[in-house]
Amino acid sequence: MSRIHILSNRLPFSIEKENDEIVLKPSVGGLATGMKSIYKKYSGKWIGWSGQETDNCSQEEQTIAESMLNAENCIPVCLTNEEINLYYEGFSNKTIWPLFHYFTQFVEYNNQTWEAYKKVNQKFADTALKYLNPGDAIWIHDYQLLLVPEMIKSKMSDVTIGFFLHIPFPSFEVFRIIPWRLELLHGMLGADLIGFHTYDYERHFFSCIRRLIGYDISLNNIHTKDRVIVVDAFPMGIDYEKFKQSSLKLEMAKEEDKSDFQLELDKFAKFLPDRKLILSIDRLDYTKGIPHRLRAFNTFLEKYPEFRQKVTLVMLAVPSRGQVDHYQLLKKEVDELVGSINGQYGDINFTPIWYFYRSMPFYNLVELYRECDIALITPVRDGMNLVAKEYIASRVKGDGVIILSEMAGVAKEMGEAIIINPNNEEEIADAIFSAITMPLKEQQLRMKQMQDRLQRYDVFKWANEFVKTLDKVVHIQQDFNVKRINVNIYKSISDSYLNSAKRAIFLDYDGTLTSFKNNPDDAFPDENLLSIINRLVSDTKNNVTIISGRDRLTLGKWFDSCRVNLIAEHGVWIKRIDEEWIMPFVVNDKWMPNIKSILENFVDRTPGTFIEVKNFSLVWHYRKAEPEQGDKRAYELKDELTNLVGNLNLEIMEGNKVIEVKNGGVNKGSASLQFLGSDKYDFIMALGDDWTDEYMFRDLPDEAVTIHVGSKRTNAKYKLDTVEMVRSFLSSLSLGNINT
Ligand code: GDG
Repeated sequence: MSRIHILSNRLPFSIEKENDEIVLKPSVGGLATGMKSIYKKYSGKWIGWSGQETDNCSQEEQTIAESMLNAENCIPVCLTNEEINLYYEGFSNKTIWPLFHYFTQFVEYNNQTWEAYKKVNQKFADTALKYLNPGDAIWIHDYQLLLVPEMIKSKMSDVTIGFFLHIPFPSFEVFRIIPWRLELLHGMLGADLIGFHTYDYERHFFSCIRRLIGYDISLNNIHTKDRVIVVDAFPMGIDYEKFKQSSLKLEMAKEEDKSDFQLELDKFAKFLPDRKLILSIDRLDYTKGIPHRLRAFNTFLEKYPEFRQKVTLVMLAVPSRGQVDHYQLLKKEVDELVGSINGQYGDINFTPIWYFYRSMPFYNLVELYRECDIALITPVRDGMNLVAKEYIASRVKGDGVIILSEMAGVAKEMGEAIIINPNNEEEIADAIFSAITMPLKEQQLRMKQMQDRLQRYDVFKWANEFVKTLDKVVHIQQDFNVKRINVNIYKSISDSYLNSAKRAIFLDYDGTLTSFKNNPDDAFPDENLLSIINRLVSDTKNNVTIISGRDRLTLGKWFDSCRVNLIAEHGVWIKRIDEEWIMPFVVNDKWMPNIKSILENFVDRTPGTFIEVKNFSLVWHYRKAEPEQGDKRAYELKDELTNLVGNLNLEIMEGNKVIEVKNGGVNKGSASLQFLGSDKYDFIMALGDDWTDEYMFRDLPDEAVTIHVGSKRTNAKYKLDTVEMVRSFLSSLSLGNINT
């Protein structure tokens, strides 16, 4: 992979003024550390906002800041005070943030902030576009920049785009609420690789894509009209060694090297050696479940009075978004709860909660991680939660217990923690009791497993895994593009076509010559299609066959006016021009009543589905079903049928939102070969879009021109993206156009 650039709301440096001098302050967060390793290794730029509002500083200051940032390969996106207000504090933090964290009651729907979000996203995209070269890759981060992938892709399709969302992706029922849902999804779909922390977020995203846009999804791939997009879960790690080494250093520290904070902690431990400390660290945000946690601690003190005077909650709440009403109310609530618990259970020798409303330097943070016996991490929603991982990495003695909310992404990786529901205060209180009374051996056993895992999958591994997958996506897309019919491929197909004397052309119908309709009966051939086919068959060198899964009556009726051969029901019936329908293979229909009753059961249980009865096959259609239920039932049905079909010599065929049960050995491959017989053709071509057409692509002679319609994996030699492209391809061919 050539250069990789990073794009995020904030640069890894902020601009500050010290004694009237502009200085760069590096950011110490995990993301900055992980991404620095990437953009430096791959000679890229990091593009983002520096924290400087352009209307609050002079042009000269901006120029100085820019050149200092440029020296670090960072490119600032300049934003005004108003832009920050509307795009960042507005749409990002008052609309997307609450929505994606399931706080729908806090979501603001404001056209002005939405317009600003679009405008500023465009500003980020335009800045990036100035630095991107064809073949480069760019890794875009987080919810402030959801529209940027598409804004870049639409201008430079040959740039590979990765996107990672650091917060949860909500379920369809929540996501659907937002008026700009389609714009946001299409924005993200500009990326070639989309990453989430957990599989749950990934599947919510898939569900929204399926229901709101309707793209097909197979395994981890979304098939748009002209591209394959890969989606996967990459749980973010931390700079494990940094925490471990800092903690080890503190372990060895001499008295005179210790911080004042550590000396205070040491004093406390000396006087009250049996006192247990419980740690709580978050930004003061409503998603973090701080009031719930405080109430649960209250319940604990109430329910387990023997631990009063023996357990202290150390609560660090980092000020955040203080201008916003919800945050001010939260601060008030937290202050009151802390006051009330300390008032009720505290005395001269005991303060149940040590409350710090500020941020602390890194070394104090590690001191807290080291000193606290238990980490109580109970967000009501959290994309990942790195504090949990940092606590584990800092426990160099191997003891300590972590209580973790099941609503945090990190819970998926930490089965050894005590997992709780953050809304169940009683459960949290009991978890605190279990943590305090957990034997040391068990603590060590659990801690060791978590440490081994986190050490292996740290932030560098996380970043490298994402980049590795981005590279793989490039190859998947290259493979896709190689097969796609371009001018040169078209010319070579057209040359063989024009130079041939006898041609067999097999055309699948639904999804190839015409688009899918909700009601299959509505997909009859339109005038334009009939004229394309008539032009093709008017050339006496052409022997054109419509080869379809449809029943023979429908095909016979629809193509009555065309001089084409027909193959119906995937090869059960063949009708040559001017001849009657024949059945080239021995098939029977005795199995049909049994299988039909199974299908009926699925129809009853799955609204929107129905059965199509053909002469020798049965089809269960689920295009109109609720998408996820349809896929799930299709899976169940295949499972149920698989046990039966072997004995009955039947075959299950999975088409586009259909499952068909039919006699074994009869398919489009065997039928097309049967049709060719011993006749000599010097040009054979087959076009089709789904799984049932793959039999043709596989079985036809090697020299056949086989074309898959769509973006799926295929045995065909070539690909065309859409039905419209098929039509124009066939028109050009029949008109003898050399270039199309
Ligand atoms: C997003 C998602 C996801 C906290 N207080 C102090 C301090 N911290 C540091 C911690 C930790 C970080 O801040 C907070 O980590 P989170 O995981 O909560 O992440 P966020 O940056 O808030 O947010 C979150 C994350 O992205 C990564 O994808 O996990 O779910 O919301 O590193 O150590 N650091 C210092 N002093 C403090 O007082 N020095």
